Amino acid sequence: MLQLYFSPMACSLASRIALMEAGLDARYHQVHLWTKKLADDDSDFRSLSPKGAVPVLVLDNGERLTESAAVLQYIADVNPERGLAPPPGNADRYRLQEWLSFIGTEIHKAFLFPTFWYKDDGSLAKPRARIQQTLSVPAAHLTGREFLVGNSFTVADAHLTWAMLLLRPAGVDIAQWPSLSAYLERMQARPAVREAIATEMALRKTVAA
Ligand SMILES: N[C@@H](CCC(=O)N[C@@H](CS)C(=O)NCC(=O)O)C(=O)O
Repeated sequence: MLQLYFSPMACSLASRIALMEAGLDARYHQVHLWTKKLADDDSDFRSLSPKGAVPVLVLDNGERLTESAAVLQYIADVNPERGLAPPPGNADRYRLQEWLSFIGTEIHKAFLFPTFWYKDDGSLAKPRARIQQTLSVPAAHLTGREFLVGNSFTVADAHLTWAMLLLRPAGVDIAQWPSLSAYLERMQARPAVREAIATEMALRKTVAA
């Protein structure tokens, strides 16, 4: 059985959503990101994954996979019938990777990560200004479209849903982009997404990006 190392409402939420949308059973292990300890037994998370970051997906052969873009595509490919990623070689697979990369770098690392992890001594002013321009890209793309890639839910939507959820606590009101607020509402109406969020909100003590 697949195993996911996660922290409540961190970017690993996208992997939980993907597992649930894929209809895959998994074992979930909570990580305390500040102390790098596992909730299971207080052991050192870094000895499992030197990056010290979630998500980590442990595969059936015991290998460990990190990086949301890789983990999400792996989950999608375990159960291809669910259509959570276009098949390898399909032109839309590159569109999927394009979005996963944009969300992971331009939204997550350029904005959400510093906002939640660094003390705001004024140095966050530039990322704060830049995120407005960054978010206008998915806002324009999603005008008149239901999903990021093709005509159905993919793991790119799982990733963007997570990022959208954290924008409000990060001080960004997505109501200024009606296509993004409508998108988030649509995504949150999906049973798997709703259940994944409810599970993690119940576990959450701190929000970490
Ligand atoms: N590039 C990684 C970033 C993962 C990441 O930054 N995860 C955060 C939670 S959202 C984390 O575990 N941070 C703890 C740390 O960096 O010490 C990915 O896309 O998966």
